[in-house]
Amino acid sequence: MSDDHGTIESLSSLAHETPDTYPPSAEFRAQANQNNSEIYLRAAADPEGYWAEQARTRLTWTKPFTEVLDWTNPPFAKWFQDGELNVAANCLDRHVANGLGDRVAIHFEGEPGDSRSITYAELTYEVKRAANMLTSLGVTAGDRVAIYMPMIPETIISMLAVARLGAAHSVVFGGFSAESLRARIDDAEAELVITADGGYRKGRVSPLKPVVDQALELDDADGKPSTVKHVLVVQRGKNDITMESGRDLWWHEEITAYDGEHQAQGFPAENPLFILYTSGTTGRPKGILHTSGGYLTQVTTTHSDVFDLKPESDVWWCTADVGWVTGHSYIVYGPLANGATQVVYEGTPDTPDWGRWWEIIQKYGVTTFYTAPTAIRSFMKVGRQVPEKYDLSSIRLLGSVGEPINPEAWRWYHEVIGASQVPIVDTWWQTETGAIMVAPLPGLTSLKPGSSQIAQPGIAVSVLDESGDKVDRGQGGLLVVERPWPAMVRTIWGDDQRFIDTYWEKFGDKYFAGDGARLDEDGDVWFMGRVDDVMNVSGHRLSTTEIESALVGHHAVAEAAVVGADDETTGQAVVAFVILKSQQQLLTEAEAEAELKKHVASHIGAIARPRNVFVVNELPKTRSGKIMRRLLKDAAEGRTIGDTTTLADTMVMQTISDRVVAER
Ligand code: 6R9
Repeated sequence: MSDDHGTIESLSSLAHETPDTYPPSAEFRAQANQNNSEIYLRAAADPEGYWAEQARTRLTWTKPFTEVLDWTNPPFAKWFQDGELNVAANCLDRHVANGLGDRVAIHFEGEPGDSRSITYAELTYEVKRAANMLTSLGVTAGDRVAIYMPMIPETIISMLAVARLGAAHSVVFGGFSAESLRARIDDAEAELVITADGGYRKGRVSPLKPVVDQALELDDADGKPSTVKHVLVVQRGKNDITMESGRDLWWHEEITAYDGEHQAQGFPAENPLFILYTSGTTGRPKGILHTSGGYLTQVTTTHSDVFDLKPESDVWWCTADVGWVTGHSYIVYGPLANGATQVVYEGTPDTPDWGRWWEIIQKYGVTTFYTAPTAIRSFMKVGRQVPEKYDLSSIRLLGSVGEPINPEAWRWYHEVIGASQVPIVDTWWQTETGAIMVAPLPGLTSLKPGSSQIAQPGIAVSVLDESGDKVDRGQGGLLVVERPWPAMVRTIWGDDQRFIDTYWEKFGDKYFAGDGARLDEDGDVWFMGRVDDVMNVSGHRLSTTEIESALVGHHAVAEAAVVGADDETTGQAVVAFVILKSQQQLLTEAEAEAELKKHVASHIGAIARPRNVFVVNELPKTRSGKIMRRLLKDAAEGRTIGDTTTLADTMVMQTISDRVVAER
């Protein structure tokens, strides 16, 4: 059950320091893609006209649209709906046709040190062959294909091949468990899974195909077999796997039968492009549905304007995994539709040592770099002496995404990685928004460390109080998006009602993002974290409820409550409080803790592994039986426990906080 944490009162009272500001340098401004602030006014005066212009000038349509936005049936928006385009051809063929075939699309860097550079012509060829291969496996427009892969070029090739056919992909992050993968395959009724034998992580091969096997062996809720007919396996890790004959196929064996001829067909702008599952406030992940024309318009526009992209000279690097929305929008679709050259790195930042990322930047002359605060804080801990060993002078712009960036991390990033001079764009957006919504434009905005500042041209956001009124400057409240935007989520796959309930119930036709935010005296937006039961661990969304369900699914656990507690490195960390069943009291606390951490990791995925599991005798509950997670969060973060007067048993928190203190 949900509780009362994250109230507006607690947001309004949050103090924040008066920021120093960093105006764009004259040189940066002079060369910036957007350096005339008129754009904000022009777009605000006619948002639909603004987006139509972006769609027409940035994309290639096989059939031009005449209608921009259909909002006659809110909250179900349709953008450019009578237009047709092929998303993959926008990312590939048109660049080749424009004479850019020899430009490098991807500099791939494998974790063990193997590397290859793939030009737009080569990538186009590979995607066409893959599209032919998928066609012969029965994939057609409207189908769903699950992709469970490491960060290798074939992952991007697979996504684009699926898109080329007008089918939708559902990329499942390679760190998710068999159970999570299976739930996503079932929900989307995917008939094909594309995977790899394994990928490299932290210096060893992390197996993937065995997880797919396990997922397909699980019975689903009503005991039915999965919808999967084929599993296509890319060879990467060379780890031992078993291939089920008739079902499993090696990519490298199959692909040889197909050539590089494939005529891309146009599909309607509202044709589904992908489903991406994200944690919600209840246990079941939500399948966020994105479609083609509007999504591609906004990712292309924002990738160009927020990151000031110069496709002919920039080397872009977004360190996200393609299993997250950041990878979809700012590794695959935005950069490729813009004809950018980018780095794709397979592994972790600390393999073989903490110099790896900086070495890659030096090697490829990365100019524009996009990462998450959690990574920056890890590097801060290791120390500036590591990046200082490398030549980072190619960098001209830095970006941040995934969670609020604390001013201290911002300044370190600016000083150590950005030589105290390059702009940092802090970009706020969500799986649901599809593309960047609130962020500075680096040629126009005077930057404030810790704030995402200002809505993108053509986007209108507000901060509202609980009753739906706009808050004054200097106040906090809930962030909403005022009008439909091109890359917005179209629905939750298979569950229109949940889509309505989750985002549109609270403020009518305004989109409720689930984030707290504060307006400063200049009207700039400061994000304050989630106001619901969603945690943000290393920039990844996790649901408290989902982890609680996993915990109570363990035979030893009677009750569980999970909170996201502040963590120096990961932003938030999962902290669990459990009551063991009475016959399990023989288990030592250390045993229970180790066992339950493992249990959560194997049920949901390693990212959900709790940092702490506290065995307690009672949980703090209101008289109506709601668990007061806010109080548990106070204890987990070492604060004085807040107001306990609504608790049924006011002593229980004392016992719990003593227990937490003993552990520290
Ligand atoms: C792109 C992405 C979305 C949630 C979002 C918010 C948090 C993301 C942020 C940020 C403050 C930023 N978030 N970027 N908070 N400043 N620059 O991360 O999507 O995984 O769906 O997470 O992440 O809380 O609601 P997603």
